[in-house]
Amino acid sequence: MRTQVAIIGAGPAGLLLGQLLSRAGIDNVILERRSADYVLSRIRAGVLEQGMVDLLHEAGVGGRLDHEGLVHDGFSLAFNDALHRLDLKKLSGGKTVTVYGQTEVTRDLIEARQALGRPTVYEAENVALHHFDGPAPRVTFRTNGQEKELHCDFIAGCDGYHGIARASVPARSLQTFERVYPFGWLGLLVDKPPAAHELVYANHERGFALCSMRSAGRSRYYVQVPLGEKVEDWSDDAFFDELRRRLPAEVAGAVQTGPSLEKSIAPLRSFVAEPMRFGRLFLAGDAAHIVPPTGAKGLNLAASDIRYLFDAFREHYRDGSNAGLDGYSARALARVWKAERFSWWMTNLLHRFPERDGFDRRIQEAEFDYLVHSRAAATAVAENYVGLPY
Ligand code: RFL
Ligand code: PHB
Repeated sequence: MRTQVAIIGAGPAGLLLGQLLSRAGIDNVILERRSADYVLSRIRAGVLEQGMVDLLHEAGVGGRLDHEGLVHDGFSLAFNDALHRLDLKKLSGGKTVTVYGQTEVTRDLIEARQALGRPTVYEAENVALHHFDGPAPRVTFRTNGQEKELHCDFIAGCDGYHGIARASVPARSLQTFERVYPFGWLGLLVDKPPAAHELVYANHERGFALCSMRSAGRSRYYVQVPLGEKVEDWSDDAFFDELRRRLPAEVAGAVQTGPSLEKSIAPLRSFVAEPMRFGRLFLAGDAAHIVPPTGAKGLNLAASDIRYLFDAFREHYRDGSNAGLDGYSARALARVWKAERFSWWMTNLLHRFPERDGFDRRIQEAEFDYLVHSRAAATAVAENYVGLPY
């Protein structure tokens, strides 16, 4: 088998790159370890920046998003019983975010790829990358009990944090930066209308809580839990009781409970691997970096990486220039680090840290008070939340 770009991973990063390349006439094959159903069952992000919405349109998958996505002009921050709305649109000069589930983005991309008849190998086992430091890379894998070999010009490592692409790079060529937070998020999905029509991020003495949504009839809630907590130990009732305790009374009173459609715990981590290119291997999305979900940036960063990487491949194949490929890592990392900073800052503002004391709590309160009263401070948050320019 031979292709121009071998893409490892059929998450949002890999699927979006594949779709953009296919529409530009650049041949590509996607290799995915899991089944399509498994990929579609992962409940993750929900908030899209305008830059990502625009890119999905460019990829030809903006139709259902336009129809079903919820455009949000703002969100609220709660500190104990105080609730403060940030008017994103006013503060950012007219920008907004769109609430549309990652599962829906993935579904749209999978269907678009099927319609174009482009190949995706699901349940590909033992994917291994070879010779990407030279002119003729190849990828080997196993499918339906047969060993296969894919020759290509380039490899795009879009296989997430636990993938094989970053792990294939010799450790001496890689520099990594990491923060592990001493807590996780317990998330619950329920078919009930959301407690508020915009997102509410709450800092409470008992810990962080978030009210989010997927649609007018489906809510997504999160509470901060200590590391080591087990999802089996949380009944739906216990979850909703804890959620309501952490929200201002007016929001808590509006939470509608019901049986969970999904409940899971995600640990929080900040991580960056540098550089994002090794010879003919390019990393994109969670394969290269992780942010804690507090700033809603992970999926959006995957999209901005793909914007840069797609532009670089197009320049290579259409114009015969390698400038974009040579500049990809530096360009992507400049935006990645700003999102890392913002996500780390939001995480610090909103969570209870077990080892911290009254001083840190007062600093959080002062920061909140500053945001409430300073347009400059609120503007900085809004500018980052809606997404820095590509
Ligand atoms: P993914 O989605 O992890 O996809 C990688 C794919 O690669 C496959 N794979 C392999 N395939 C072949 N061979 C191998 N050896 C392979 N190893 C792995 C995997 O099966 C998978 O299909 O990475 P990608 O595409 O880079 O996308 C990144 C996003 O998924 C992630 O950043 C976001 O979900 C993060 N995130 C959020 N981001 C936002 O922008 N806004 C949000 O509101 C938001 N909320 C969240 C989140 C992540 C969460 N969790 C669970 C981590 C909320 C949560 C709870
Ligand atoms: C979500 O809806 O899953 C969500 C929203 C905002 C975040 C994180 C997750 O910051």
